[in-house]
Amino acid sequence: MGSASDWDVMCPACTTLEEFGIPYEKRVLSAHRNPGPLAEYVSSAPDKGIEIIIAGAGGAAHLPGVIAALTTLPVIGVPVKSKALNGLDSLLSIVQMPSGIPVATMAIDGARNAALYAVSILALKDEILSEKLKEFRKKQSDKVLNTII
Ligand code: RP5
Repeated sequence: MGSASDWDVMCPACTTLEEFGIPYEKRVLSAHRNPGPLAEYVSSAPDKGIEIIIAGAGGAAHLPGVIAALTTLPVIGVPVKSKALNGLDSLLSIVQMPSGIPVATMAIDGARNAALYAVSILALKDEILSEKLKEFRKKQSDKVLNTII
């Protein structure tokens, strides 16, 4: 995430990955305040076994796009709701990537879906994870069907 102030929004990504037993690491690195360390972190990510990067940032939210420019790993962007513009600035900063450097952009504050999207990617080559994801979807579906109002 771009700032420690993004943590409340990004925390559900971590708890969701934990639900699925997926190891992760979390870092605060700003595209604007720490461009050098960010580049170092991203370039060393594959050597550490990192397969997907979820990047959350708000305002002039260049973090996911800059990360995508620095790696061929899949990058999932989470626009963090900003005080001034309610996250519309964050969303537009992340979603309109130029052709050739994609970022999978989630909804504003959509950190849980970012993790679930990462699970879907990882499940492509992991049968056990794929079954867990199907079970998760079934429980979610059943919950809706069993709702009594
Ligand atoms: C972005 O600026 C961060 O991702 C955060 O959402 C926003 C504000 O950062 P702080 O000023 O709270 O550190 O880089």
